[in-house]
Amino acid sequence: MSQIDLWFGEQYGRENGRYLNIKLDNVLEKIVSPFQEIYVVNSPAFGKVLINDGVVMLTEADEAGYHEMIAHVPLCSHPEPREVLVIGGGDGGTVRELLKHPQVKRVDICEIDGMVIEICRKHFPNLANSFSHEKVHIYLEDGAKFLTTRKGQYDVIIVDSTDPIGPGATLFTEQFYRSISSSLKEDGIAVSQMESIFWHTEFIQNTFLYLKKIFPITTYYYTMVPTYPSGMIGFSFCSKKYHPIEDFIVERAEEIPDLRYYHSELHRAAFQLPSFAKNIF
Ligand code: SPD
Repeated sequence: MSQIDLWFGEQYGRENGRYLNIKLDNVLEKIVSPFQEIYVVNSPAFGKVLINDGVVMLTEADEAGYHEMIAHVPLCSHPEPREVLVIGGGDGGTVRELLKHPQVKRVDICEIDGMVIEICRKHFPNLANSFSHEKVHIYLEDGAKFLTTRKGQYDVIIVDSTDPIGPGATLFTEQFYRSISSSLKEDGIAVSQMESIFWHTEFIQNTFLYLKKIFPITTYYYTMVPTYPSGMIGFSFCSKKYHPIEDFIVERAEEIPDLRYYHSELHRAAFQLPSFAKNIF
């Protein structure tokens, strides 16, 4: 009997001669939404994997490194993070982490693709059950349009997006970050998925050129995610007032329950970049 080995590798980056492969066991579900092709697959090394338009969104094995860092770093840098908005994040992992902070009174999530939420409720309840919490309000809308209706409303905005290709590209423009700034309160913080310093150096550099024009405090921190291209991913930290190290609320970080990745020393360490990347920002 012949055996077929199934392997998946992301196309994005392949033209530059780099290609991460993940062995797959079986496809649990495939749907084509009005926005993208969504797969949930089993992999022997990483458990269930969510893949949107050929890009790994998360795996059960290493999602904590991403979701804990995108949520807790801004939440532990703001003294009163009451109103929080997540743009993207339809799997629920970021919302799950935000709800660990009792200071948070309301989480709005603006996800363009309701089918991502549906498929994650079914296959990733550990993440997507967070959507059932009474503090959470779901808006199935385009993030850029949504922001135009929300001025000066949020303490923290988190952009938990896919890569800056296809429909995700609008979430990486100067105009979008100007809208983010308008939707934040006067001491607000915005954190966004900002690719890999190893593979997307020029893209990050160009993005920070305009981020610096919009926000008084801008910096970059990173986390380790073995199944993302280059094994790591970074975040832009943009703030109108609070600095992620100088205003870090250590006691709050030490009270967060059920952590697999984030802790107070790592909060500080995540901003320490390798020599080659220090001058990018
Ligand atoms: N290159 C992968 C970028 C994906 C980042 N967002 C993932 C969504 C997880 N909530």
